[in-house]
Amino acid sequence: MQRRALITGVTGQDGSYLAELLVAKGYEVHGLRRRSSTFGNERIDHLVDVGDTAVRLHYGDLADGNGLVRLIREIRPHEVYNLAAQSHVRVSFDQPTYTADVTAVGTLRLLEAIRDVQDDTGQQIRFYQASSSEMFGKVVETPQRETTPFHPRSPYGVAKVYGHWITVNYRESYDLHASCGILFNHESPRRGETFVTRKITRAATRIKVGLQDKLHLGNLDAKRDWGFAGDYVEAMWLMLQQDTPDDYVVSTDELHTVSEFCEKAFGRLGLDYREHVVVDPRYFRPAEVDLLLGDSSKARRRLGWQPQVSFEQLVDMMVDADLELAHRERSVSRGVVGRERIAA
Ligand code: NAP
Ligand code: F7E
Repeated sequence: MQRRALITGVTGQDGSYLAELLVAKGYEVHGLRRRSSTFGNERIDHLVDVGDTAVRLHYGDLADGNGLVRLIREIRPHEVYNLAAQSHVRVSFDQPTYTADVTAVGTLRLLEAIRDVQDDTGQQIRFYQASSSEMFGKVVETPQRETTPFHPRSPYGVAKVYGHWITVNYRESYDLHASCGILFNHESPRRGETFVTRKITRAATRIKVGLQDKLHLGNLDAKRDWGFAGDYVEAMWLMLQQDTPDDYVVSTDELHTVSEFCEKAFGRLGLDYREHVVVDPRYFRPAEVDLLLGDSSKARRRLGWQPQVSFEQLVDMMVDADLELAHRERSVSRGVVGRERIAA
């Protein structure tokens, strides 16, 4: 029997890689998308409107619980992947209430919809929650594992802690097959342009082709465990194929600083980042997460998962893709040197 999956956040970075993976595995894939005044489907254009293997898109919003119930009743998915969120940490300080509503309570709305439909139909619906290493925040041990206590440092991190615990609570209370992937930072050429890695690769390549001169960044000393998004969606799928639901850290178990990322990205283009990067307090956060380093041994042991793309390969992949984009951008319009893109 063909399996049906519903992905919330299908238009985002991870949603697009997961949709590709599930289509390749023969799933009937449905995606929840928000209505906006523009299409916003760029990351999944190649998967929609392409006949039988198309991803079917449905309008919906994690803020609208009734719509979620209706949609799940209509699709009757075997698996639901909750990837939708206000996912930007810096923005969550500016929009804390909205972040709580979507990222925290949105998870509860979706779980309630699943519980209702599962109770009515008797069909099991497996659930994946996109938990985050941001929940560890001001870390109490390094590396961080599934048992490490949470100390979130942003409204986003706090919202993710709620989403995590409400998922665990529904698993324990209602016997839902619900699993949380505690994913450390993962990037790709499809990463949103205001996250630091993509901001760096976009700027470095625009500088290389003469479209920009400076890159304004915040804390260059922050340390992160950066992996490739394409590897991480495989772990999400593996979690839902297990007989028993559980929570797993997914990470590369390697640490790098923001300045190291700059050095590698600019270096690939024959540039010295110190000549272009300006530290700008506008990009400091009210409370910072200094270091995140995962211990993914449980996922490696139980799921048989391991990352395929190294840090160096990830940087090169992102720089190469953005260099092509910068060349296209330059040929479309002669940009103004020194102009910077709006970034958070
Ligand atoms: P992303 O690129 O920012 O994508 C977020 C998705 O959520 C987009 O499709 C967005 O739609 C959608 N969305 C936002 N608000 C919504 C709402 N109210 N209702 C319905 N959909 C909404 O994020 P990502 O990097 O793919 O991450 C996927 C998930 O993993 C997120 O939950 C994120 O918090 C979590 N996470 C990410 C990382 C990471 O390093 N990437 C690490 C740990 C956890 P639009 O396209 O319309 O904006
Ligand atoms: O920042 C520093 C910044 O915004 C990484 C999300 O996917 O991963 C992501 O959250 C670090 C921070 O990611 C700039 O202060 C310096 O220390 O790329 P980021 P994040 O905050 O780690 C987690 C796991 C998630 O779950 C989130 O959804 O880089 N940094 N200068 C900067 N960051 C940004 N954005 N912009 C700067 O100019």
